[in-house]
Amino acid sequence: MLLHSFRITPNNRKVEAFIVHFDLPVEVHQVSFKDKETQTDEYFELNPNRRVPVLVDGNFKLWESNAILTYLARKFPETSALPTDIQGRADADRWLHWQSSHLMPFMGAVKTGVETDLNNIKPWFTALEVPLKDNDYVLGSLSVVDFAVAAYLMTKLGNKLDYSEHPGVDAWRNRMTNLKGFVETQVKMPPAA
Ligand SMILES: N[C@@H](CCC(=O)N[C@@H](CS)C(=O)NCC(=O)O)C(=O)O
Repeated sequence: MLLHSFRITPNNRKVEAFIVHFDLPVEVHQVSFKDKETQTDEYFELNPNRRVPVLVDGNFKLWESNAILTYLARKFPETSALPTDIQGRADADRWLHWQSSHLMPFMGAVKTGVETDLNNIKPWFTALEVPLKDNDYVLGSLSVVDFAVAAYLMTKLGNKLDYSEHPGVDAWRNRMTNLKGFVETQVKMPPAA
């Protein structure tokens, strides 16, 4: 299996962290935007959206980072990273959709300047605090959801947010930051010249 990735961004790092954390047999290729690698005809065949990440498993090409996470969790059930019962699976899906339809748009709006008040993250943190106030991980045990959500809170912007009113989220974020998969996928920025 081969993952086309660009580690510096959370949608890519979440998948790389998952692969590294569980030592999965997936090769990782970092795409070069400088060389316009995603603009080639070959890349269009991998992902017609011309985005990363993309997982290639034989003839099967899969894009969308959360779909990749759940695919890997099912391909490697020894990870125990995705509930198999119908309600547990719905719980996982709920948080994966929450990440892509609420958390990610908030972060994107801050980046583009549409959102200027970082305190507006707090209602989302209040929701995330509900499972985390009594549990070490969002679904109770370590799952794809933790990788999908935590990757966003470890970005430059994620580091600037105020976690003081949400101690469960704060403790979980620290727990995730120290997880092998995230420790080993930290991108070291070159020192400013
Ligand atoms: N919803 C997609 C988002 C994919 C996406 O937007 N990837 C970005 C990096 S995080 C990308 O490839 N950007 C390059 C571009 O827009 O040309 C996912 O979760 O995989």
